[in-house]
Amino acid sequence: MEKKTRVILALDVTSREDALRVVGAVKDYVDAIKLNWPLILAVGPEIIREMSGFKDVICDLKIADIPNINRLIVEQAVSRGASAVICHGFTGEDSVRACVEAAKGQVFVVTEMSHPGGKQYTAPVADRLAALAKSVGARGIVAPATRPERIVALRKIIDNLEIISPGVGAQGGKASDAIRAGADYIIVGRTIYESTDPATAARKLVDEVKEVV
Ligand code: BMP
Repeated sequence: MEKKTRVILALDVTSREDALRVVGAVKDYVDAIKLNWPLILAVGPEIIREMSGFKDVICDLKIADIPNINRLIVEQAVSRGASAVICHGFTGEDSVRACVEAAKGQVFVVTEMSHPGGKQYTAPVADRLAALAKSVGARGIVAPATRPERIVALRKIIDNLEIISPGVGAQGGKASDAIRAGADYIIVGRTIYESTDPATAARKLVDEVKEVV
């Protein structure tokens, strides 16, 4: 995955036409495309391969099952061109390890989630989830741009693992705050794909990030 703009596009649109329109407009401003269930369910899993022709694809299936099923899910995503996957950590070490093995390390583990409800159940165990990501050899963690102070704290636990950080824009977080706190990349969806001018919206984020790196 490139580390040029430090922006990951969360492509949560629900048609192939919208996906191609948005990616066509912003591909020079993003380092990777994150695909989640809405687009994959709407269009079909072959969208993973199609989008991987533009940029590295992170498959955000929030994988959260027993090790055997986790492995099967990751194999399906990787065989369609995913460069990395996102899994939950609360399923335990064996389940996360199954993802890491199947994705050859290219796994990001969700820690504290960015939305208000993320404080309820994920926040109290986020430090342990980050430590788990580190101990099983994951590539990195997902940590909230809505709470930059948590990025700072989680960074201390994972050392040099990568942090990808959602919650910028529509959820209230600021790109520059997240990067300054220690995120390697910001993840941005609605602020870009709901804009009437996605390219300008993405370029503004890139400029904001550049000012702090
Ligand atoms: P948006 O910028 O539109 O709020 O989208 C955020 C994206 O990041 C969504 O794809 C969502 O699934 C993801 N995400 C999140 O918002 N918070 C988390 O804690 C973890 C996520 O993966």
